[in-house]
Amino acid sequence: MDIQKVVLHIVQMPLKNAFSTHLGTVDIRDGIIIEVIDGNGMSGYGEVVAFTTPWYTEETVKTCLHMLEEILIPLVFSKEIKHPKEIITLFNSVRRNQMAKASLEMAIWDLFAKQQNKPLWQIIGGSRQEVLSGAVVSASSMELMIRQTEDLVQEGYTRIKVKISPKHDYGILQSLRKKFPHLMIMADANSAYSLQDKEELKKLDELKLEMIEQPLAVDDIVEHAILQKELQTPICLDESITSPMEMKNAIHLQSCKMVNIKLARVGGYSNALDIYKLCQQNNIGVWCGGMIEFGVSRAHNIALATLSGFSFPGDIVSSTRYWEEDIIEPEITVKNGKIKRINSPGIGVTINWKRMMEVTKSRKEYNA
Ligand code: OSB
Ligand code: MG
Repeated sequence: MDIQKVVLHIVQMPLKNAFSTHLGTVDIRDGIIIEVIDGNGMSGYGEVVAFTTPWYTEETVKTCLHMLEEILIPLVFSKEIKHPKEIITLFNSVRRNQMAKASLEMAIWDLFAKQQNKPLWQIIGGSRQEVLSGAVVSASSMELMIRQTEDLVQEGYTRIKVKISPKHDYGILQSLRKKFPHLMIMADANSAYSLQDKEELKKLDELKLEMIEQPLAVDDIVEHAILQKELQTPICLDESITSPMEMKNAIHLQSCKMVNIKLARVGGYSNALDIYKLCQQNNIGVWCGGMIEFGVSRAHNIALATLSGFSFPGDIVSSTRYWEEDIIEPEITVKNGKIKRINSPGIGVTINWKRMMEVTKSRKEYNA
């Protein structure tokens, strides 16, 4: 593939609206845009979607920067790469650090697709013309929450997701269900519960939620299985699934009926595609998760969600929902709850360099 140079663009951009879970609030988004450049000057792009603190997974922007510059970029330069599928083997000697690995691997997939002059969705075997989009509702009062949902339904969204915790669950969800009897509503707990909360979680069954995402701890693969046996509501694993092996464990134990696949959390495309295959073979529903990300990662998500099995709306929303101005052109737009796949080569979007300059804190360059 003739990878000659890697550039890390360290960026920071304020979110239009703060994003909150029971674990904390993100109002300024930090990240790294990875640019991989070949001998012809062609660029592929990836993105570090870790946060400044390790609330979602153990990685942070700084741990990713360390892994990239000290370990992963030198590994990529150490060997002639013919196909991005080889990257996962190349990274075998590095334990975990999935988000750091994913960011570089994604950039290499984008570059590879551009070198072939083909859209990335086609290279990975996608087929959907449009990907299905859902939105996260979060507001300080029930009234605002209902108004936000009304607006989203007006815009054509067919699925909403609400962040819950033991202090804020049944009441909110019941009010939404009353107001929107036919809307697809789901809840995401980001590990706010333990098995002792079983009875409270069982009470949610009557609200006919599409699923409850990651109710228990990241490593509670066994207790998720115990819980799923007692719940009618499907459990969807998020944080727990970071590799194909963990997916196999969840399948053996029947810990979930759904999985949200995030390229970053699972270490990139190779693992994401393997997890996807396992889910297809074992009747586990899949959809594309989100990371309140910049446009580069958002465009990668759209490529992934063109796979036929991504039949449930993902957390992929318009750029404008989070940003005053995104760093890509054209920006991502949702119409009638759907996003058209992008047919230009690679991820199909280009960098809006004017905007990129405004949000870049520093830039680091590495040569082969
Ligand atoms: O748990 O799914 C999650 C955002 C950041 C980190 C973790 C999660 C989320 C979301 C998706 O809920 C929000 C989005 O990107 O639209
Ligand atoms: Mg989640």
